[in-house]
Amino acid sequence: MIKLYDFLSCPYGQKVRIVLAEKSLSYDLVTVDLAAGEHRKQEFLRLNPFGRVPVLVDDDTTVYDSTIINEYLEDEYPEPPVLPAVGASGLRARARTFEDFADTSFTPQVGQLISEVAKPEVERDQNRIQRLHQGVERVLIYLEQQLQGQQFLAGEFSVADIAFAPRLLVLPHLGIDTIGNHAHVDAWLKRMLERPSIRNLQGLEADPVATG
Ligand SMILES: N[C@@H](CCC(=O)N[C@@H](CS)C(=O)NCC(=O)O)C(=O)O
Repeated sequence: MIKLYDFLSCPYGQKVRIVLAEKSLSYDLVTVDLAAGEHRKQEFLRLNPFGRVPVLVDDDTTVYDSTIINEYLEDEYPEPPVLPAVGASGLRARARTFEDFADTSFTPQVGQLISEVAKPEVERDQNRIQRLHQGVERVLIYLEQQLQGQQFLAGEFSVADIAFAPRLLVLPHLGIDTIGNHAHVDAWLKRMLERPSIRNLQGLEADPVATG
């Protein structure tokens, strides 16, 4: 039986929950309350010494870090795939590059924006908010180019789309219009929401506790 230790608004946990749903894998969700500091308790640190969600336990295998968890799931439960086929090395590299860009650059940037916007109005750093908005806009422009003539970011639906979808779906809560001049991004987002794995995803709100 699979157990997922997670916090619903964590964008990295959301990546894993999308893959579990795509692969129709049932699992027990164990909520680790980040707001209450449960991720710093000994019993959780025994699963992940870095004290971060998500952590996946599959019988006697424990895996942490969303990218590594999703690669584990792809190896162990290959159908339907969430990475381009073995042999399509260029496309696999492209999917992983998008995933890495989302995880290390875009997701944290949106997280910083969520934290800043959550502050009482008098404490908000408007210059920082403006810089972060501009950063998000640059990514939207980039994705708009990359999605030209494409249904998905790297061939078929893959970890590339999965890594971007949760944080892009949070943007309207931050007053950022993803539609505007981004017709391809908008069409792609609609395509994402056609998938039950994304449409039914929990925790898609702008929660400053799990900023990622
Ligand atoms: N690279 C990790 C990042 C996981 C991560 O940063 N999780 C956040 C919640 S969204 C967390 O557990 N933060 C608690 C902390 O760092 O103390 C992954 O992809 O799983």
